Amino acid sequence: MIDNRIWIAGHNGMVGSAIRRLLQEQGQEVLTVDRAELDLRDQGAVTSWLKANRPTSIIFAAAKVGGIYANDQYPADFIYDNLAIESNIIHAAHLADVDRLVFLGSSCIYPKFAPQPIPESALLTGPLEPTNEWYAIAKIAGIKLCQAYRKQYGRRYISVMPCNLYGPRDNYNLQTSHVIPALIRKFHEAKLTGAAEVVVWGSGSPLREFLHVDDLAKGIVYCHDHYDEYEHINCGAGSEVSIRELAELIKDVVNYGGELTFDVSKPDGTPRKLMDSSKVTALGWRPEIDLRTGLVDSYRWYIEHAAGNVARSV
Ligand code: GFB
Repeated sequence: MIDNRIWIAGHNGMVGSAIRRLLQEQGQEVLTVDRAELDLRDQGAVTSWLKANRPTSIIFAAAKVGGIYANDQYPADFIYDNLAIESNIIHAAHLADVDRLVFLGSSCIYPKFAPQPIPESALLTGPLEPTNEWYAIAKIAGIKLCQAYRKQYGRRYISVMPCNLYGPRDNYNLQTSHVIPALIRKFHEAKLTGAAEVVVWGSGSPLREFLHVDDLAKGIVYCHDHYDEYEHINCGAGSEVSIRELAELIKDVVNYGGELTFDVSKPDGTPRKLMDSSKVTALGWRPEIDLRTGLVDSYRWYIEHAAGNVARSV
């Protein structure tokens, strides 16, 4: 249980909505504000809103996010929006005397060739993966903001680093999505049209660690309740698959009978980013949803909520 004055920044996103579902199941009231009412990039508006609403806690799930292509194509949006949102919320939280904040980062903060599994101490020990360095730099700045307000003002602000995520309310736009929603959509549409093949970007060899967003939501609430240290904390699934294995699995879940082809003109991104999550598991959190079960759940959500809309927008 957290408390009943908790603001979920980014409550309509995949992560924020999972946290909202979890807290509401626990009987918590949550504070939310829609994008139309509050632009998180507007410093004055964020400061006024936080001073007027004064939550006791903030879960910071608001961010400009996207897959490998969007990160590479829109570097200015990814660095500017995220830096603005982070500095506005974290500074305004301090001004409004909010003492507890959980900031969410990403495993792409770590160097491209970090030791595997990646411990928290690998931060800032080497160059980043170029396709997402803009987003990564902004997320590193978010960690540093939390640390700075803790160091200077004693604020109990912490940072949690998730691995690659998927689940209900994912983004199914093929230009901006991550790999799991992209492949669910591609296989589903290929099944409907009877297409002979589905094109998977890159070589298929990169390894990725995928966590269902409902597991992450529990991890975030767990860290809110049980973790209060300067260093950020990893929160991952603890296992990895290659993109080829992932594509085969999604093909099976969707029940598509055609072939896979690999478009090597598209970037692979970082070769591997398995995090060492032993710190959070020692605290008592661990994931419960295996990848196949989570993919079945995601495909069901896609059919019920997104497939029709997506088909109309093609
Ligand atoms: O999920 P994804 O875009 O994120 O791509 P990253 C993961 C891998 O899947 C890459 C391959 O090797 C892609 O080339 N892939 C294969 C595809 N087919 C597809 C497809 O149809 N769509 C997409 N999107 N990928 C992002 C970062 O990196 O991960 C962000 O850019 C963030 O900053 C996020 O950290 C979690 O893992 O490569």
